[in-house]
Amino acid sequence: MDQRLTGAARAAALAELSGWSEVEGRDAIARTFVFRDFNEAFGFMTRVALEAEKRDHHPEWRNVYKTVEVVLATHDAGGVTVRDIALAKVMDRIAARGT
Ligand code: H2B
Repeated sequence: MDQRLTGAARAAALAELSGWSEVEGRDAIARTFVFRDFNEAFGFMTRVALEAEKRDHHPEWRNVYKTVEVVLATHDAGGVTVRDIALAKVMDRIAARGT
């Protein structure tokens, strides 16, 4: 199992992301994506879902119309791991490019 990111490795990993923040009171990271409409938001979720299933690593998320609130943590590890950083990057790419 992957280890929770701590210390310098964690700081370096989080520095590779933009738009993500640490969740208060919990070892997790979060980002809110806002799209043009529901169709784009749900398209994003569909693409991410396929990628998440492939990676066997799944987001916690909530959709309201064109907004998707995402929290990433590795439940098995009880915190943020490299798998969350990798999925965050995938989500950023899909949100930006649509693929
Ligand atoms: N997703 C996330 N975010 N954390 C996990 O620990 C996790 C997961 N574990 N997806 C996977 C599924 C595990 O439960 C299955 C059995 O492989």
